[in-house]
Amino acid sequence: MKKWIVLLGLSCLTLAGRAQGNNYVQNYTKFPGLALTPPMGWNSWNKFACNVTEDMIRQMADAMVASGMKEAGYTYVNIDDCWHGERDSLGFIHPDPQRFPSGMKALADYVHALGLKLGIYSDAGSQTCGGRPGSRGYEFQDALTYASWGIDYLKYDWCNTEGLKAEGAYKTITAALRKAGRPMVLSICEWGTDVPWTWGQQVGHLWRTTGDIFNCFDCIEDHGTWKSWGVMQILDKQEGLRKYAGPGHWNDPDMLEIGNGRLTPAEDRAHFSMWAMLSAPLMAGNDLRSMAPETKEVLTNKHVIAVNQDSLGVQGFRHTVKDSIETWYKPLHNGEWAICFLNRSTLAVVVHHNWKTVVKDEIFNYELNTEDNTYRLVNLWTGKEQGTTTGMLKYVLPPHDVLMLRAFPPAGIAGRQNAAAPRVKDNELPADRQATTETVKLYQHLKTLPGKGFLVGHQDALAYGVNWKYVKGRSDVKELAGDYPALYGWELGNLELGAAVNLDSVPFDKMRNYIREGYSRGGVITISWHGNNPVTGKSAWDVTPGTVAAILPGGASHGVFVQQLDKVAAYLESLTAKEGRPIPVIFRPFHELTGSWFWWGAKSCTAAEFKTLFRFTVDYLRNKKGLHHLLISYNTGTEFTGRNEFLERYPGDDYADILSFDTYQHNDNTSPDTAFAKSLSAHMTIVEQLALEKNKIPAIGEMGFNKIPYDKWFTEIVAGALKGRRLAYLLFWRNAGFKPHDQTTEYYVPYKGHKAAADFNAFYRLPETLFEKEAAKLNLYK
Ligand code: BMA
Repeated sequence: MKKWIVLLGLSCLTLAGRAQGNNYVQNYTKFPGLALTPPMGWNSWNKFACNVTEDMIRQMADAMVASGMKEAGYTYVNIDDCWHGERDSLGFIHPDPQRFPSGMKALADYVHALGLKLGIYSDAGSQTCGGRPGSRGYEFQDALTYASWGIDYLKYDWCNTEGLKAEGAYKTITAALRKAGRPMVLSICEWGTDVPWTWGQQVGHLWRTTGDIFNCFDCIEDHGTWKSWGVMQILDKQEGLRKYAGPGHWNDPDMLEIGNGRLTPAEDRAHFSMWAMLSAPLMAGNDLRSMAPETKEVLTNKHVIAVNQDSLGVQGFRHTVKDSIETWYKPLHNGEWAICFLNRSTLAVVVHHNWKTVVKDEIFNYELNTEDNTYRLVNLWTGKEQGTTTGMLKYVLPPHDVLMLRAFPPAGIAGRQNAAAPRVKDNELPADRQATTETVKLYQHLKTLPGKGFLVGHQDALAYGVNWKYVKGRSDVKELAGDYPALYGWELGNLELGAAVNLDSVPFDKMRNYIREGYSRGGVITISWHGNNPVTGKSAWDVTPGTVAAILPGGASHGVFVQQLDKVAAYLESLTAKEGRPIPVIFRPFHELTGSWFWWGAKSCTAAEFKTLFRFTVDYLRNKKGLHHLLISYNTGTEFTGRNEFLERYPGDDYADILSFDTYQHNDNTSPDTAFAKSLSAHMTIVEQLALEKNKIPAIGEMGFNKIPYDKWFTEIVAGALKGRRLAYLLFWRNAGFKPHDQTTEYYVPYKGHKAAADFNAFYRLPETLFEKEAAKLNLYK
């Protein structure tokens, strides 16, 4: 709020407590933002088993480029088992000096110089499946070593793990990778025994669903104590698993056997098509240096790869089985579909398919209606048009072969997300279409509140109050009302500098615990950021013009700002509940943007610069950092007098879920201030109307009357002006109490014995005000 401009501008920042971070805090969740489509690459095992050398891996990387595989999308060059040498006396693992004489770092540099990425292999047990040193007990050391080598992908196997629990073991390696700090894809290779699809989503980027693949189309290879499986056997084992897969978390039916000499060209095609339909990782397992042209044609078929890599990330499903013909469907973006007919018999079969049908994806709620709509068809193996979805399809399908089609909807349906509405309609989703389930639920609940009631919040409620600090369970609101606020506001300022304590002296570690506490009781979290000026290094209240321009992409201080955002992202990401589930957060960066007291304020940057800054920030957190637990609040001051002024700096509907403003009564009136009530009402009218039109959530980001000189302020002024108004929440600002650094006193909720205490109690009892007990009953995350 603006009253503090001058005072805070003069006060200096306390950086004494700069954070090192707590070394004992572990993060058991995978690196975000990786494998948003199924990973593509090559792995040594299927063809070379234990015969891996650095020369061979280099040649394979070269061949990946020369053969056109890289261009087709293959990126990872993955060394499987048996690269290992010994651990040294300090426990550090080294590659086999004969096979990898130049060391792994040199190999990674070589692979990276080709624009590719390097993967490696280890095992959760004492030894790998090939009898080499496993990572059990060395997880953190190994992760550091891999990171120092420049590894990008870790396949982590499950041999020799007697007595270990899979989920715990994989969480340990994830935590180790996170601590080592280099983003790596984690491939969970647990063979499906401990149902990794039920716990793997947060822990790794893909998980094996079955035992190993065997190089045959339709057979089982019995090894005595274990079996390996043909392509069709693996396919059958995917039943029921599609609901667990999606961007960043894939079912892995194992690596490809295409080009390894046992499958016929038709079988290679079928294998590749089905892996594409399954959204499976595409890891070639053949010798890329000496590929037959037919093999290359299969592995680099761009139409089939596009089905696998489709941005929707929805795994396909088997719809019908008739006369040895299986019909598979996979919804794609833009309302398109992949359709694949698979002939499982050893004889040619004539496929008869009646297009007069409606196919439903019951799990992800897509619908392909070829009964009422005519789709254009392209044959993905010939690349040619294959008619439309009118009448009957008649096609002679050779044994073990596929007819794979892509269906394009007619104009009108194309461009929409799909022919049928997805289960959650677009207008019920927050701006981040990939938001976590709980974030979506919170958003939907907040959408239903306006007009019925509003959550009442308090900034820093659990950390301190007037005359107290850090007392477990205490809150000034609770002391008056017998109930906690329903909304908890927290502040990030100084986090971007690496400080351990925020600008209002709340340690970030404590804040994280308070956030967990409030969330676990059913409360809602909102976070502001009075970030220091990234250009001058002074406070948020340093309005040096040109700051925003300088931190935008291409600006001289962009790098500094990105580093600051990295710190903010890391902290937001660390806000997890039990089991690593992210706690949904209402994030309101660059608030009071219409005012002129912050470096992002209206006098310090143009509207275009502000919008770019806002969008860049949201995109960076959402897409680069993979944070999907944020609802975004666009939050002005009270400078606007109409809708155009409110929207002048609005970044767009894709960048905001909440439309809000901050408002304070700035005087010492001990009697009703009708001017304040009037302006509150006028601002509310504008914001609630816009929220209705834009399908957003209206709210008050901050509000207060410092020291509450008028003792009926809550019921008469606030509740009076907000009667019948449509807002989802309001947040009272902080009860700082006496602030020694500027010798002022600041609090916005009364404390016990204050003359407005009884009125606050009456405010609590109003039917429209929702505090935590009532919020908890609403189950805002379910
Ligand atoms: C202001 C005041 C300051 C505080 C800042 C950021 O309104 O409360 O004391 O530092 O917000 O929270």
